[in-house]
Amino acid sequence: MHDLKNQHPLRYNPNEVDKKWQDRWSNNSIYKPQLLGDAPKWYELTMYPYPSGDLHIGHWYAMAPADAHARYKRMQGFNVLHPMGFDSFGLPAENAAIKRNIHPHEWTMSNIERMRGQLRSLGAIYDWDREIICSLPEYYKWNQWLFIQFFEAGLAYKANATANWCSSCNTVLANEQVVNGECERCDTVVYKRDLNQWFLGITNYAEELLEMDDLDWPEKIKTMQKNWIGRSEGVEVYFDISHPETNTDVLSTFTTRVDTLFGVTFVVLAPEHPAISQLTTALHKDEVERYIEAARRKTDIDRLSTDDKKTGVFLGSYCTNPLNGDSIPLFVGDYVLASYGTGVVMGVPAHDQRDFDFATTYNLPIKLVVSSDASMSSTSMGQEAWTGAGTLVNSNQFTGLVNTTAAEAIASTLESLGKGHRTTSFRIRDWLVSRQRYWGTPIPIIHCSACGPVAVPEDELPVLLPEDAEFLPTGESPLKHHPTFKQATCPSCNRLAERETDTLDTFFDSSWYFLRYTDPQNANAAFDSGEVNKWCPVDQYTGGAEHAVMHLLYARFFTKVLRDLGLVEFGEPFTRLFNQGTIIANQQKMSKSRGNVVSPDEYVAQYGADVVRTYLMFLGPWDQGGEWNDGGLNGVVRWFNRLWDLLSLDQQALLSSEDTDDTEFQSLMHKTVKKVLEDTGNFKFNTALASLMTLTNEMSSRWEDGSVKRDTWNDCITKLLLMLAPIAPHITEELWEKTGHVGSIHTQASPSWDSSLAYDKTITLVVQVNGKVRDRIITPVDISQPAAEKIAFSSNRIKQHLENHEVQKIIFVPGRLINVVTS
Ligand code: ANZ
Ligand code: ZN
Repeated sequence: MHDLKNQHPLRYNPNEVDKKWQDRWSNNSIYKPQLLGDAPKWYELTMYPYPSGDLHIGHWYAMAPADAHARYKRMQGFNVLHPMGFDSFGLPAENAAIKRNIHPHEWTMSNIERMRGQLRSLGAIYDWDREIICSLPEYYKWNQWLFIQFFEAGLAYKANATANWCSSCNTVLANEQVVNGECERCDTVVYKRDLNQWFLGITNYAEELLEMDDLDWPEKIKTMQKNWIGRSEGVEVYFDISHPETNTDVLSTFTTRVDTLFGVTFVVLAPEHPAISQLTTALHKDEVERYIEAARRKTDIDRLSTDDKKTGVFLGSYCTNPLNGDSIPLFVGDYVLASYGTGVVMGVPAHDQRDFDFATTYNLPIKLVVSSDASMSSTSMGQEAWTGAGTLVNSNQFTGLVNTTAAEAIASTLESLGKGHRTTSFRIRDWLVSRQRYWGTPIPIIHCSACGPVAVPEDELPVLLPEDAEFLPTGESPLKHHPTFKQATCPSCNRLAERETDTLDTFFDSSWYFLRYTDPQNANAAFDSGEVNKWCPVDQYTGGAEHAVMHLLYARFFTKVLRDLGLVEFGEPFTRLFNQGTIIANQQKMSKSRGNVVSPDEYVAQYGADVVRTYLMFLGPWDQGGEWNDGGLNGVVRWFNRLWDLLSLDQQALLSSEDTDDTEFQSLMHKTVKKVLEDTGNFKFNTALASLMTLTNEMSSRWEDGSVKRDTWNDCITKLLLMLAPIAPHITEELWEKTGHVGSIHTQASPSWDSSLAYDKTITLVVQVNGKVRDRIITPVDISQPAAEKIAFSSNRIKQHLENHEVQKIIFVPGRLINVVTS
């Protein structure tokens, strides 16, 4: 471990320097974003932290590079908004509070106090006047107001549904919060409960949410969202029900393979399907009920697993194939999900593997209807269904058609007979937003026995979260047991009514917080639309990839709804997205239980913010993460000291004359500027830093032998500091002052580079054909033979001389000529 008894080994006292500049920056408000003048705006946002207590190095890893990028944008002439706040509602506060017997509000606010201090030590450009704290009524009042806008637009509704229940968190979860059948937060296996819950109508936007072509986001995240939304084009086919006791006369199935309709030999209903009891005959009732009970205890993961045996139970009744009149047995089977399509599947064992397994288990016929060659037959099928393409067989008038053509023909026939319709199914479900916990936004609804759910009038907002609730998790909303919270009168008919006691999922808060930052103190509105439309959408968002189908999808949904409600003028929240990697320690992910969590504080106390910032940006490509290593800090310390020493040299002592030729050094300097600016702009801080270190080395040796002009030297110092300023804001500011510059370095523009010097030297390559000069081409000095050949052969003058000749050999003299010898 790291020896904290040593004094900081730096040339300067980092605590003094950090404090001096942080105070000055804040006193002079140099980072206040202002939409004045004609500088273009740049909204750079990093996902706001949960106030869990202590800022750990992972937070710094997310925030320092984002701050460097935002600073770089300022130096590029943008008007930058780079705010910070706290995602402060949610379960951890409640759980910690229960454990320590303090109120979640107190716990949260003292953590925020602490984290704010830690965040200040980072030296970022955050404007603390814009801070957001979601658990304060100033913020959640607008959650409630927005909820009401959704409610009035028909996009928030309460419904009975089978919901995911986490017995450890004692609350329902959204589908997005169930990962591999487990609670995303605590890994407890999730089971189903039928509950009356609040939903937001995200499925209304499913189609539009798939449009992501214009988003500059990692492909991986886009793919995850597409798969989560899960669009399938298919046909709903209605099977007639002959059973006399049912009220419905058709059973609708959803299929993506309507071409296989003549191969249906059974139909399976999901265990939750409402028609089951009507369709089950007395003889089969017991068995079916037992089966349904067992299915409820399984997770979706188990139910959909391809390894598991496909099970089911015969209902005793039949339906009819709408095209050929076949009588088809009905089953209940748990491989059919209630929440997808229509919750009923037409079983085609010859062409679907799950159906094949089901049919083999229950000895049901397997009927081949798509064949890829003449030797294929139902009896020749081994252990596998044929899922490929082919020509229809055994399919009446459709026999002989290629299966894709047949699918269209069958769909049209069904439509004209009124026995089906083309449709699109989506895997995504509406977002379940109510929670049976305390520490969240009270849902602003009053339930009236006469009027149903009624929105709390705007002038009664916020519905305050009572401080004196008993919030032990019981599986029921704590607010339900509060002595007075529930009491209300109906806003529309004045009858005695009951206030809703569920709270909102905290993902509701984060779905629009980026809008609030543009107008954080507005007491009369969620935000001023002028401000929002000036700053938004967020130009650059950065954060972890774990939010792919939760926060990032919900925020897109909110933005589209707010656009449709006329509250904002844009339809996407985040134009660009960058996912940073994870920082690990001792080759493992940091976690409290492993005891390998690195706290930045002691390092910052010893080395100052810049060493830690720079080290974090140097240890690997930001999107790939890297390993924290105490030793690595020393490398940065040594480099900083070298810089300090170099820049402290009295330039009068430089031993060089005005006729020294330092063009090569100038070229390196300009190349470095070009590269560092490009890399910083693309979040490639590690390679930017490597170039800066190379430049520093070259400066040292040039100083020693006097092979640099005084002007070049001064120019280089200025450029070097300007390039490093976004990454290490304190030391560069200090050295900027020490080297006699006026004003803050952070109000300067990025250094410029001269394009004629920023490239390697060039030569004129002579191109000969059979020893005669035919062309002269400008190329880099160090051009390779293959590259030279490629250039030579693409010259029209050369082509002309090579026509109808065969190349016999090529002579290449590096840096001078290439000679093509022909037959
Ligand atoms: C008959 C068929 C024949 C099917 C065949 C496939 C192949 P995607 O692509 O994911 O949309 N299905 C429909 N609803 C289902 C549910 N609620 N639970 C489980 N499976 C369901 O999948 C669509 C296919 O999945 C549908 O097409 C249906 O099986 C099944 F050779 O219908 B298919
Ligand atoms: Zn009423």
